[in-house]
Amino acid sequence: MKYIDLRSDTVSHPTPEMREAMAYAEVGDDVYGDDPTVNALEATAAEMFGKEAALFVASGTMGNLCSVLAHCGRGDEMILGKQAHIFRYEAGGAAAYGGIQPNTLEVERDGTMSLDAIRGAIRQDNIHFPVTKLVCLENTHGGAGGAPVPASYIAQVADIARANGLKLHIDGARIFNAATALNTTVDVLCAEADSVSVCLSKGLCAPVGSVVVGDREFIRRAHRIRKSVGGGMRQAGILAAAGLIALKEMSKRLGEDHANARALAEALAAIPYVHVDMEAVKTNMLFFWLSADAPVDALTLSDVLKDRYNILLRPYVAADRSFRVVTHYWFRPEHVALVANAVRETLSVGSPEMAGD
Ligand code: TLP
Repeated sequence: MKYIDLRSDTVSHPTPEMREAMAYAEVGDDVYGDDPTVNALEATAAEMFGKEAALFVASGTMGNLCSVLAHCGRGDEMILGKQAHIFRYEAGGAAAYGGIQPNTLEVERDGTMSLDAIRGAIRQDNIHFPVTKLVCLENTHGGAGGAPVPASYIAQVADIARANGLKLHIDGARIFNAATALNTTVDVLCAEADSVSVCLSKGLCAPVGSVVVGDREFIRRAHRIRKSVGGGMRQAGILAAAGLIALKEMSKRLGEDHANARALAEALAAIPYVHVDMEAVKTNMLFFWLSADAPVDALTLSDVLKDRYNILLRPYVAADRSFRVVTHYWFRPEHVALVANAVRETLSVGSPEMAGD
């Protein structure tokens, strides 16, 4: 990679092993169910998650969309976090294509929503109210700095959901990061969920794709919805070949990304004008912000890092000078010092204009 790219783990390229596997993947027409590599990926995902079945989809957004549409009908309500990816960053797909009404709750710093708030959000049977059908969790929770949400909490939410006839969906875009951080496995972590959407193309490095897991009946419905949103792919085994390596191999090494995130957080925290939320660094994300008296603003810092140092860091909220940094396979331990030095130099000299360039 030309740049040290910390904008997201979505930027991670496929590994050489993935490219090799993709080149030689056995393929067929997956709309006919004929692609052996897609079938192998789905069987592997179902087994790893301890669920009956799985479905390969084009993206995390499509995985969440197929899931919520499979659980809810038009006018039904889902309970989810105000900071949840499904609510904030999926172009309102659940509302646009499913007529599903979101009932949003505040997400705590640990990625959870209060159990009382969830109980309180469930609608009583009354002709005035929409029908609550679903609770969505996110794990790790991107809106809470990549916080891993433990199985004990998920089980409590599942109890509430079950007692009220609701389903529980997990946006598990980074569920392997959560399992790694919590020192557990994804089948344990997701045991109580009715469905999980899992990204292969973030920290796991596959170029494209996610898998959704759940019981056979749920996957049958999600499969039809996938077709209706244009997600029936043909020789998708080319992509699934990388996905298999993602699940089997890349899921085991995420601890390295977490260690690199921590090391980078510590190095950045030692730089004048930089504040890091160390407490929140639990997986492969870290957030930092520049103090008001910093010699450059967030956009200038990001421009200088790109132009002078080949480092890509995008402001999270430019107005409050904050950045989200996400580590991944292609961010190596030796990059920690390079990035920290570049930030330090830029903040001590200021912008190129200020330095007289
Ligand atoms: N997240 C992206 C951006 O959309 C913000 C990122 O860079 O983090 N669930 C979660 C928790 C996600 O973080 C994302 C992507 C998705 C779902 C959607 O995945 P894709 O991008 O494959 O549709």
